[in-house]
Amino acid sequence: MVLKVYAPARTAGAIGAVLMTLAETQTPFELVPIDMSSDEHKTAAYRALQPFAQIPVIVDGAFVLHESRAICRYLAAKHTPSQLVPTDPKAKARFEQGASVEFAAFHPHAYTAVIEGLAKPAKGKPTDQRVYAAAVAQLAATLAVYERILARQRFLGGEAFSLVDVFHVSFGPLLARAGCDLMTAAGPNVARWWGEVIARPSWTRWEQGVGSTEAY
Ligand SMILES: N[C@@H](CCC(=O)N[C@@H](CS)C(=O)NCC(=O)O)C(=O)O
Repeated sequence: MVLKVYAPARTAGAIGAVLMTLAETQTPFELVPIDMSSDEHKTAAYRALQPFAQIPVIVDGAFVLHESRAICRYLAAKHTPSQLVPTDPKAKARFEQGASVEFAAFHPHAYTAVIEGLAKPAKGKPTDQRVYAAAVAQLAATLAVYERILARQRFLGGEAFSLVDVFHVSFGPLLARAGCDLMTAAGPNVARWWGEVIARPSWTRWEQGVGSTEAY
């Protein structure tokens, strides 16, 4: 039975990392489109799969899993354990270090900047400029550290491309549209790294959206 992905047929937001991992692991899937504009993700049927009423969810046979990072780790473990998550203890520790930094020091600020600078205006709501400015400043501080890390290693989880890099494609690509193009402006090493990540075919293949079924 083909794996099902419950999400809107577009790349924006937490589905981004899942889509990139599906392509990196060459996992065929069927998209079950969720219409967030009509709050389909808040229905009882959807909450039965995702109790926090958020996108995305996967259903693999009888196995239901939410949380984009957990989904990516599951797909990587199932299909390519040695490529997207290192297995050597020290390389794995470096990977976990990068994954923790993404979750604690990148995502919260990128998410807030995107909500305030892009999602709210798109819904006709005013941006809270104080919240937006604070998020952008904190994101800039994180990316200043990334700039130093990426001066000595090719990717954020180490020398090899990994899920740590993948996790950034959920909200990183939305920052320019939210009015803060920090992924290219933060410094030459961040720009070099980010350019390499978003040029991968596993990301560019979703530029035109997601089909109802995907094979490779
Ligand atoms: N921790 C969740 C967060 C997912 C998330 O932020 N989903 C957003 C879309 S990008 C969502 O469902 N927003 C609607 C809502 O919270 O009502 C994950 O990583 O899967």
